[in-house]
Amino acid sequence: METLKNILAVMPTYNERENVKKIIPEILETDQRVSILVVDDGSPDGTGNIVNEIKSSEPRVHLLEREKKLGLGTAYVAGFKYALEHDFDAVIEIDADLSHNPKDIPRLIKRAEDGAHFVIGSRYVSGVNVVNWPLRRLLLSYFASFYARKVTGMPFRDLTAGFALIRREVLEAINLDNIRSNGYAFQIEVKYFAWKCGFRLIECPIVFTERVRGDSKMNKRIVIEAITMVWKLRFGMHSGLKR
Ligand SMILES: Nc1nc2c(ncn2[C@@H]2O[C@H](COP(=O)(O)OP(=O)(O)OP(=O)(O)O)[C@@H](O)[C@H]2O)c(=O)[nH]1
Ligand SMILES: [Mg+2]
Repeated sequence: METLKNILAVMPTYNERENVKKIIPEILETDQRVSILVVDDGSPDGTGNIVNEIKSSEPRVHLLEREKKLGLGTAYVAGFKYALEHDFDAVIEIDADLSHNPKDIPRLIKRAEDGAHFVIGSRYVSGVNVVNWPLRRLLLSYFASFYARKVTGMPFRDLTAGFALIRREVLEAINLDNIRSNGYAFQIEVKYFAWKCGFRLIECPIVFTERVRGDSKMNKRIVIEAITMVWKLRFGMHSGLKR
């Protein structure tokens, strides 16, 4: 499988001003081939202004500003389209809240170059690698993956993972305009379409740490969306495939 020459880390943000200052340099220093696209939804805390400042002295940082909070799923779709238009050979999905450690990026790249189309940064592939999550939250996440695995048949442990490396071929094969879900459901959906297309997905163990700064955007709607989405996927009521 081809080596990766230029990779775009797509990072959706909503009110992450303290976190972006810290995570952007950390991502850039992991590998020269990695650029960053921050997709900010008009964060009232001024996250966009901070990214603009960083961007002025760092050519590997890009910013897509949307007017209002339009959801995580559509932010990623916009980022994926940007990556295709600008000839990147892969994207990395990463949260801005430092739950995902940029130091794991070189391992994701290595696994892709060893022969994977889609590398899932997985919390549950070797035990449970989650730091500082309340038990309730951990159970919800663990159960969500179990449930999605049973309903969809995808043989992976962490189906709601939001840390991943996805090769360009996968993004080209998926009909990005058919992806509409927002929260965890988006993560399940993208993995499902990649898996259905016959791409090679693998899980690479990572440690997930609860955010220290800023507020969570998780809510009940996101959970309900995921519960119904997996059934739609299973019964083919929802197709994101081009072929
Ligand atoms: N652009 C954009 N980014 C979002 C939106 N919702 C969440 N995000 C970002 O997506 C990433 C993940 O969101 P989180 O709030 O951390 O969601 P979570 O990881 O499920 O929940 P916590 O870690 O408990 O906060 C963060 O970088 C958020 O800023 C949105 O509507 N638009
Ligand atoms: Mg988070």
